[in-house]
Amino acid sequence: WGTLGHQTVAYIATNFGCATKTKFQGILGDTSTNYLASVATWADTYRYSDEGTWTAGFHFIDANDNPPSSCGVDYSRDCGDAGCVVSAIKNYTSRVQSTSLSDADVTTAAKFIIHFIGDIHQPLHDEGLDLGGNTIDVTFDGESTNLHHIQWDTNMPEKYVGGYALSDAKTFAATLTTKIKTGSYKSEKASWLDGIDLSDPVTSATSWANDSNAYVCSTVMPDGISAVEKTDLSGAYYTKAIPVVELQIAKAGYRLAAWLDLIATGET
Ligand code: DCM
Ligand code: DCM
Ligand code: DCM
Ligand code: ZN
Ligand code: ZN
Repeated sequence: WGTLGHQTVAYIATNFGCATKTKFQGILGDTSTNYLASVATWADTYRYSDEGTWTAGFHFIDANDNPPSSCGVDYSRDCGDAGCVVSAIKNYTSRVQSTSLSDADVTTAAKFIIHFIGDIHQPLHDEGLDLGGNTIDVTFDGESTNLHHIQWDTNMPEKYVGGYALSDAKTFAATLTTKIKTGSYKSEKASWLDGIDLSDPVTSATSWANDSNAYVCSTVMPDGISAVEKTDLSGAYYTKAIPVVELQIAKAGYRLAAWLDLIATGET
């Protein structure tokens, strides 16, 4: 996701976290209501800095599946020795709970978790084909772009919301929070936490990755690459994709709140 997606995920988590607030306001040294949103894009800034290039592979997992006929993430097949978003969630979940690391390292770990639980919910961050869609050229409202980087990360959410300021994220998060509490997601939200287990981050995060990756077959490229390549996706494609963008951002925020709460209460 771009700025808007990550900050919206963070604000949704802020609206649901219980034990999270005191614990993570302390770790992050910020008692404002923006304590999660303010750090939600730090991991992207870091990975593009010279000292942070080693973390670039932690933002995704390249499923070696075969969309659109067959989708699926397999941790042992797909993560790789250098690590992926699933192993990163495991590593930083362990580090944020450490009593021996420095305060600075615990803070860094928290910032990574807040970002990576967002990224794992973007379907193309759980897909290996064409580098997660980065080499599939498309246009959007006439602008040249690619299926991954702008299309799913930023263009579609920004067109829907109408901007990407912090205030846009806060408003979008309020809308999605209402959908989760009393609206169309109310009856399904409990199922979003099925199997969540702080003592088994790989199983928990792989199930989120699989959930997200399934949309590669159903929504991102249901008729294969040739049906999207070199076409403009701001019309019917966008209309079909937006409910999935909303759903995945809502799930990411709700699961982030649950994960941080488990960390805050030390429950395994
Ligand atoms: N950004 C975004 N969507 C855009 C343009 C920029 O999410 N359409 C993000 C990328 C950077 C930040 O906003 O993190 C500032 O972008 P820039 O200074 O490149 O405009
Ligand atoms: N870091 C981390 N996990 C690691 C290694 C480093 O969270 N396995 C964090 C600690 C530092 C930051 O990344 O705050 C940069 O690390 P370094 O200075 O070791 O490159
Ligand atoms: N990305 C991905 N899968 C890959 C490579 C990259 O999901 N195999 C993501 C990470 C960024 C975007 O695509 O969100 C662009 O990555 P980069 O800037 O590293 O090209
Ligand atoms: Zn991306
Ligand atoms: Zn990222």
